[in-house]
Amino acid sequence: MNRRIETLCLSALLMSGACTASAAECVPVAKAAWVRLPPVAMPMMAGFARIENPCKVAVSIVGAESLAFDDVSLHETREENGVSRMREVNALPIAPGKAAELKPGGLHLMLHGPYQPLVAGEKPVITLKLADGRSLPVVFEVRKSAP
Ligand SMILES: [Cu+2]
Repeated sequence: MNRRIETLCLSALLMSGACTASAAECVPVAKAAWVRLPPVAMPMMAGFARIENPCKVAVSIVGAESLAFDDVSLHETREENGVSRMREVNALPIAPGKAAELKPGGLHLMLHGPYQPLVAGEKPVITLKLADGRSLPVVFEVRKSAP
């Protein structure tokens, strides 16, 4: 647990006799999470979602993992001198009340080595790792196009 939230929680407890720990339990919310099904089987595919931070404190996504894939990393596609390149993103901070858009041509989860060939309609779980040590499991839907 975050030390600062713990302290806030303790003072709330001392003053009011109640502590809901709501700040500590507030988690980002992933919406419209999907994995793009490539036209032919590929060793790599991409996952997209809108990740909202309804909490009062900033959150940062620092990694991801999934039982459905050998390796998951956070990537960003950028155009450099007319060439589309991908780079790994070590941390994706989301300010309170803001959202991060993972979408084709921009930020995405790079999904390496699916353990089984994926088919449309499957719902792999990809767990986002937060900088504060918490994990956020997100159900993705395998689809040919964006939801
Ligand atoms: Cu990538």
